[in-house]
Amino acid sequence: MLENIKQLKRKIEAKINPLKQELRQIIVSHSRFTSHPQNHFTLQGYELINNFWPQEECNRLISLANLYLKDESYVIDGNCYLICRKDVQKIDTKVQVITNIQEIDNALNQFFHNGIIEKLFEERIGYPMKVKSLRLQVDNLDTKTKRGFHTDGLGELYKAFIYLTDVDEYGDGPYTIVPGSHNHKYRHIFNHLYNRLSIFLTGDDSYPRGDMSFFYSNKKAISFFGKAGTLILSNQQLAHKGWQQHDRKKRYVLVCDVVPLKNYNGKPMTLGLKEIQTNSNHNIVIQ
Ligand SMILES: O=C(O)CCC(=O)C(=O)O
Ligand SMILES: [Fe+2]
Repeated sequence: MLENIKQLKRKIEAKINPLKQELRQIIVSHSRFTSHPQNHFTLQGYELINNFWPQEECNRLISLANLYLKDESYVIDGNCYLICRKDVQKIDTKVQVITNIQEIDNALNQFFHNGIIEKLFEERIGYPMKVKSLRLQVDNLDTKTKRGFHTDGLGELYKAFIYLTDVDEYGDGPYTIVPGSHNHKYRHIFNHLYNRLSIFLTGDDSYPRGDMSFFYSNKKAISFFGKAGTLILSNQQLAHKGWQQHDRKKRYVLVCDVVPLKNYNGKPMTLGLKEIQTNSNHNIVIQ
């Protein structure tokens, strides 16, 4: 009897402890946000900079991506690999991403190391940052499987998006965010508890953990339109998504993953790599 109770206690603890850890992570990143200096980026969670790159560089990267695109995920060279998301998950199935593209292109390798993106974030946030990876992303038309509002994981993570194609209309799939929502601690906690409960009840561990199913809608959101070369700095704890009705033009975008230097482990990004190498389908959600 006593043994049974102890066993039950251990089982409950095994469920509760990771949850406590996750809630702690949410609370810690929110307290860091409130300690940031106050400026447009830290208050709103985003900033848009026009004409960051010339059209020629955008065109060059589109050609580079086209050179390596295939209908199946594969390792291109070293740490650089193509993920066709349809191979590893059930949402965003029309997205193809070349991860660690800086490893196969000299100009992008220089851009990865030259500190320009880090400086933009550091000036706003006030502490050292590091670009972890460059990803060349192709969003093919999709009106059926696009992920809704979500945050990327739980920690402090930023992205710089550089549009390589013009995003003029909703049909071009603009990046879409709810301004200021990175500071919504209690709304994040509520959604996180809901997601955890769903995982627990359905037993489906692939349930997207960062989903923000409650409190957020298009009404409160803004979508970013801009010509090729437009840069968007973004806090990934914003409720965000790519526009759902992406039905007009394929979108190419360079995504720079940026983390606080103190969290950087010096290792290249490997998101989804294990899954494509072991051919284990439909069990993850790549941010
Ligand atoms: O496709 C988009 O605009 C958003 C993609 C996204 O959610 C992300 O990069 O974290
Ligand atoms: Fe995301």
